[in-house]
Amino acid sequence: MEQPTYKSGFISIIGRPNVGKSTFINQVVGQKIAIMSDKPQTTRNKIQGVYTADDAQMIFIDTPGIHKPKHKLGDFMVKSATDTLKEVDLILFMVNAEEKRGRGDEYIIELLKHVRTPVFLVINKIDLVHPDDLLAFIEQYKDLYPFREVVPISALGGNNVSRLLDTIKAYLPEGPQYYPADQVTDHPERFIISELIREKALQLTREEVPHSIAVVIEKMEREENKDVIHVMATIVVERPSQKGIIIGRQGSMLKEIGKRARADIENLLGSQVYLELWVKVQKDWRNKISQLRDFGFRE
Ligand code: GDP
Ligand code: MG
Ligand code: K
Repeated sequence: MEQPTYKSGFISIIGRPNVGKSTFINQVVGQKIAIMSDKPQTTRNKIQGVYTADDAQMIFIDTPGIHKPKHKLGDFMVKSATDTLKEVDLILFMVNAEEKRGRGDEYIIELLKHVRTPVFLVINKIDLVHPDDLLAFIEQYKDLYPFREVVPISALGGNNVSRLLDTIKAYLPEGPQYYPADQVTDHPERFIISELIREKALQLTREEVPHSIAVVIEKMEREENKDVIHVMATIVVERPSQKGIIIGRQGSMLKEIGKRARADIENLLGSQVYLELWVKVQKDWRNKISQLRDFGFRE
């Protein structure tokens, strides 16, 4: 008998906050996802979960920069988001069956119109609505975009989730098992976060601090039992005078940098963030290649 083909692919899950994206990933991966790893960052997208079966592997990724249309996003983030959507094999656009279509949904649909990747409309939280209301709900969306599939689920209860996985599999190309079966998540947006912090520091200090400052993400982990991500970062400068400027009078500058960076990081991660910032003087760090690697710079 012929060997069945192995299928694999990358799947972006997008949708407004609280529609149930994380719940869905947890349901699929079958365990609470712990943010992990001190691996160097090589891609800009966070792997939220990897589902490995005998005949398929699905890598679910987050799409930074797509959560909050009200927030003014940099070109970098919008471009990054659309680039990602072009590169993945499938997009799951998740909506909440209980909520009317909103500006956030329309913003996402606009982005979707710029990509050719197949898109499913995943209607989550069907446990909260009467089945008769589902058709009217779908009506709001069906003329806006040619969704390949419309799949109602309850991510929390697991209702219809296995059917969704089967449907996803049908759309995936033949491909390798990219990740070991026991790997469920990765955390590659450290680089973007360090850049966001660096950007705020430079904006607020204008000419006083050179562009050569670096930001090292020391730690990034989800606080136990909370939907808060703890980010600890160090701003590395070359001279004590620069350290003074970054910290500011009674810490006021550092506080402002933190406040602005945190808003962007929360937007990026779609989660609450507790940001802890430190400042360190380190002479000539630019000349030390090994340190550059530590700082997350890539060749
Ligand atoms: P995210 O912001 O899109 O990642 O949304 P979350 O996964 O954090 O879910 C937001 C809230 O919706 C949480 O309180 C979940 O428990 C709840 N939720 C998610 N999926 C379902 C579902 O299928 N049914 C119900 N009743 N609640 C759900
Ligand atoms: Mg979430
Ligand atoms: K979210």
